[in-house]
Amino acid sequence: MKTETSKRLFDEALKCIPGGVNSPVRAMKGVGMSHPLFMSRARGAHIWDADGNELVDFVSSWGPMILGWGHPEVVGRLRAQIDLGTSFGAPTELEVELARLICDAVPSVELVRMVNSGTEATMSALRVARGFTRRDKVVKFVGCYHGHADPFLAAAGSGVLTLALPDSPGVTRATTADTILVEYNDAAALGEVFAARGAEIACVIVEPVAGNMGVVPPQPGFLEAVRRLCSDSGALLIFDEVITGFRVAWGGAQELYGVIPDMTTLGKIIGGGLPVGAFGGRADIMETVAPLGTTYQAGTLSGNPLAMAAGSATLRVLAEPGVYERLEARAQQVCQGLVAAAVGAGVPTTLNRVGAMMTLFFCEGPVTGFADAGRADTALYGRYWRHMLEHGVYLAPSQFESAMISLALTDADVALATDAAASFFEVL
Ligand code: HOZ
Repeated sequence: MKTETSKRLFDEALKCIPGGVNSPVRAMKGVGMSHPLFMSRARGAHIWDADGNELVDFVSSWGPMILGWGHPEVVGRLRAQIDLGTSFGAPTELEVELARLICDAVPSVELVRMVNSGTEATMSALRVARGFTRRDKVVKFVGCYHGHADPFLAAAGSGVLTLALPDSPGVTRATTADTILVEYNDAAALGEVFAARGAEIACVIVEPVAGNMGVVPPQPGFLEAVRRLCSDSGALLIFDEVITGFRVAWGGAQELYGVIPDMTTLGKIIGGGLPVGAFGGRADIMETVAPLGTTYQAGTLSGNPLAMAAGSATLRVLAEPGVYERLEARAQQVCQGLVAAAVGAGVPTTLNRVGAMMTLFFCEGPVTGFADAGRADTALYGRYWRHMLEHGVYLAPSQFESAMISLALTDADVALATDAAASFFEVL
């Protein structure tokens, strides 16, 4: 596969962008690439790189493109909005439309505030939780990733894990002193933390399905135990559904598992491919946000009309009858293809999937947390990734991210990916 143009663009990028990329995992170092692929266009479930290579896409821009690219409803609303104006810094009907859709869909959300990224959503939710409870401590789980705000950059997943980075310079000890770490899926350990310091804990933040150490589902009873411990001590429970929101079910993981948090953070799908984030929750909590309350939060581009238009259009398509059934069937089909190939070859693999997000770990299962994910053979994943790419399949360039299934995938796309995987495992 020719990638000269990507290589040339990367050399140019290195002269003006740190590491040549605007987000670390895009460097593709985690899969042994000397340079990333630069993308130029996409349609449906296919993406073309700058050298013209056509790839079947299982990244979906890390989650937002659940409908695939160029969906007529989304494109139509965006085109119309460009003519009307791209930013007003004032309220619009569009943001009310998206807020209403979210409040109707996500069980915990009575009021919601729009922001511009998942990072902004989680850092704002944390401030609100601290303001509401008048407590300082936040509990986060090892290997969960909640964006790159300082208090969450402790034992984080995603790019931090992919590149095996230490806790980031620039994050002061004082900032993370209020962050308590607990192993994911370890309700007993969380119980001990609450027994020792429950009165100091403002909130527990959790990815209800972890998606940034590869996909790691909650063990039966884990989310329920977290809910109970929070309720008993007066701490707020925040579900970070930036990835899982509108992906694992219409109402997110909270609907799927029937565990309702106090607050929820969202992003990705709710922007339909434009920059967006949101945090919301119980009305009595969200009413503490300025201007109703005194907890400050603001943003010039918050509720940006383009993102609101693309997000509303995307959610309206997802709300159509049968959509999540189709998504589930497609995800099952992808799983079967990939797993059958690996199992036939006797390669130790574990496939974790919840709805339209999945990770194939190259290790014996079960993978229930950070330590298990760390056992995966990342060098083998790198070989697999490069083989799939050579055969026209674009997977997440890291063992510790999630494949994102989109509604635009066709039977032919899945057959191509299945054949590509089979040819990899055959020659192993
Ligand atoms: N943190 C994102 C995946 N979980 C990666 C975002 C990006 O590099 O674009």
